[in-house]
Amino acid sequence: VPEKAWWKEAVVYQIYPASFKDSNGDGLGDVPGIISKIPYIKSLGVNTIWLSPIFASPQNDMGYDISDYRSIHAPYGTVEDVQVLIDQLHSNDMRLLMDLVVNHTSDEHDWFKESRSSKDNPKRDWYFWRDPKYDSEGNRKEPNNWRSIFGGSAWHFDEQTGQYYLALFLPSQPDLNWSNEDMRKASYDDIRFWLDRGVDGFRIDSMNLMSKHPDLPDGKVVDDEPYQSGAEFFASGPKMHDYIREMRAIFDEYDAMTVGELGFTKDEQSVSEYVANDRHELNMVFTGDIVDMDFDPDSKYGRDDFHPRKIRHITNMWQRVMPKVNGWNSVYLDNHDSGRSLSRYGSDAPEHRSTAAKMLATYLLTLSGTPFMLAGQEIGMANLGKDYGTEAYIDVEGRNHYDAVLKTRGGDHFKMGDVMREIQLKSRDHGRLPMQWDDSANAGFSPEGTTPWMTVNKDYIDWNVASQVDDPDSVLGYWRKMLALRKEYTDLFTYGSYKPLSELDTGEMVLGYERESFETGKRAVVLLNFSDKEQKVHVESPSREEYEVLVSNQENGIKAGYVTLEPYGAVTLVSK
Ligand code: ISL
Repeated sequence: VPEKAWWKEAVVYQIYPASFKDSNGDGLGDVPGIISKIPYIKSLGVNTIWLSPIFASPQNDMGYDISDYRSIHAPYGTVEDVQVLIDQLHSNDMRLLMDLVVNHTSDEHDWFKESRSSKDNPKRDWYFWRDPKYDSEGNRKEPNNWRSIFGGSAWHFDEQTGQYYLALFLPSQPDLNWSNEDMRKASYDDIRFWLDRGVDGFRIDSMNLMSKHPDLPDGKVVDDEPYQSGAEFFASGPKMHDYIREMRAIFDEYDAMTVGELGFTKDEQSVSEYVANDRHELNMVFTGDIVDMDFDPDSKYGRDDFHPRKIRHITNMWQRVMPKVNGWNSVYLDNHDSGRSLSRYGSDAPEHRSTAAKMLATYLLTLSGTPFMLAGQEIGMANLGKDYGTEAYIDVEGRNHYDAVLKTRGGDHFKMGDVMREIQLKSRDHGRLPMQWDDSANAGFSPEGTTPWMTVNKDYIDWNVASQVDDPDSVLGYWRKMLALRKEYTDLFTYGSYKPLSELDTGEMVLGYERESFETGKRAVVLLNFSDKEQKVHVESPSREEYEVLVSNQENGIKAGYVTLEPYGAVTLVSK
């Protein structure tokens, strides 16, 4: 039986600050805009906000490149504004998680400026500096073959001191060297700065990249490309758990919660080591597998079709692993780094959109773990449509990929068509579309007459908060109902046991599971149709006498002994 904790009962609403609410008409969302929407957020029934980075930054990676952890990017507001946000959330019984980006800084951070200034600067070792290598013809080469996650070499030559520095993301995001104790201490001071102001916890960005193999060895060569992943030497490295435990001591002083972003590390054993309760490390993680279900194993923009068997496998695995190791996990489908789950794992076709959005909401809110939703999910926001061309896509990851393919394939018509299809599904821009508040200009995100920082999806005319807020049958109405039920049945949905229903009973397009409360013995059966076809499911236990419908996105088809799920249908039954 899991021990209770506030962070297990949190339901988290992720806000991408640039895209939520522009209060001053500069085209960018801001902290006062968020404050103005607290009543709305609270009315949904969520109790925690995760804010993607709002700190001072040149914004080469939308704030994931921080130049000063203790001040706020001016267009977003000030430290005082953030204090108001924190205080107002607290007086509404809500909490705030900030994004802790400490695997790297911006190259405009003072630490990096000092570090790059000379080889003997005291902060030289706060980053990774290495001498060049030379090939047999005497040409200068990078210290190793690691590839940046955004493409190209992960090493960049600095003329002034004649050495390369490591940057696993953009060249302007140099990696911090966590093996340097002074660097760690400086970072902990920044963490305390925010905890002292009342922040309730952190989402830790690129968390498991913070410990690299000390020798920085060449990555395994898998093709004839000049650079190779190298992740086996920079993800979940040898000191990773020491660093986390050191940080955990600080978090404990404040009863702060942590959710670590885990790229690359996906296996049961390694993930468990971060979250097993007796290891005292992180409260929960984001395993990447759930957002990678339509990725090629080696590359995000490579194609692999989503199939419901994948979500069954991943869900069954983590739901069963966590109780086994006395650990906890997040439950999520969306974030700011990919396309909307509705468009990828459900359907945004007009005839299915509302049903599919409700089905995915049912998934998120009936599983054990802490649910994280991305702003806009509650109204069924979707990807940009296929009629948007390349100019609508501005994110550096997708653009780099597009340009790289264009370069190597010389604009081959079919190949470029493939790339565009992948961008239309998975570009990070989709997760960052301005929030659709109403059907006025700019979807009510920015005042009329301003140009929002990025494309407002033109479907806002039909899909917006105002048109759903008073309609209990809308996607928004369904989210509210589900959030209220999750709260009412905390013992069942948050803390209860999990048992998968056999694929033999449900068919391979349906994900089905049973939950049972340790406290009351009450049981729930959840059936989710991940296909656009009707599916007949035989479920032995829910006979009419024992079970009743708790919530569903369809009205008919629920009979003793079997349930006929409509396309993207979702049925949750509970024992009487
Ligand atoms: O590691 C990966 C693949 O397994 C990546 O998905 C990686 O986890 C991801 O790119 C990290 O993202 C985070 O850090 C980036 C930032 O651009 C993203 O927005 C952020 O979520 C660099 O800070």
